[in-house]
Amino acid sequence: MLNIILFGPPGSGKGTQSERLVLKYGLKHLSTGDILRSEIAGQTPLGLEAKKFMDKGQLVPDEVVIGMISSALSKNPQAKGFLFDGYPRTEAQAESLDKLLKLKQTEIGIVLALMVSEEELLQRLVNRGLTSGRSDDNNVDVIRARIVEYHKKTSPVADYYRKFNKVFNIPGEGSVDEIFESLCAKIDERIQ
Ligand code: B4P
Repeated sequence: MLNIILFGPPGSGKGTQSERLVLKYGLKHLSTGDILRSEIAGQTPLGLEAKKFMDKGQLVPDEVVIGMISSALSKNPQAKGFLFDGYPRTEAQAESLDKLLKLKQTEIGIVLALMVSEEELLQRLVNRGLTSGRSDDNNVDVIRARIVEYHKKTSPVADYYRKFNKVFNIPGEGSVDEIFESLCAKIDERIQ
């Protein structure tokens, strides 16, 4: 089974590259951001609770997202592998993901970390906010809060996987095609 984590700060291109990677490698795409937004659109109790955090640029509590991923994994027993996009975002999420995958007798094969400067992140998210309708993209203070939250809680997740030699930094600036090629080259090297 091929299990990939696409890692990086908000606006680093995770969602953009994930769409292409799942097609090329036949993986099941699991984006906690997408799942949360669909819960918000459906006005479910989980979505309404999550929205309070997302609108402030904060991470949604671990117990909520861990439960979501656990149920997504059990709903896809036939998957050839998973692409985790925006998950895990805390060390507690990473440890729980490792346990869930172990139960399926598999593990994370590679963590690809997209490297993008802070000015570029801000610019991309402000631009996306002009058309996305996402409440967390249309306010610069909320975008900055997401980046702060990333440095505080999410970047330690890369250190967690570095202990297992699974992390590869990939330049995340340039054209979408160029970045996709760099990601594929690293995956292909790893799965040979
Ligand atoms: P996400 O949905 O994961 O959103 P994101 O971090 O903004 O990244 P996204 O994947 O959407 O953007 P991308 O970089 O592709 O999370 C949203 C919120 O949900 C979080 O803030 C948090 O509150 C909550 N959440 C989600 N998962 C959670 C978890 N596990 N635990 C707790 N809370 C969680 O794209 C950004 C823009 O850049 C796009 O407009 C794109 O077109 C553009 N772009 C991409 N590549 C480019 C390139 N090469 N050049 C120029 N522009 C590019």
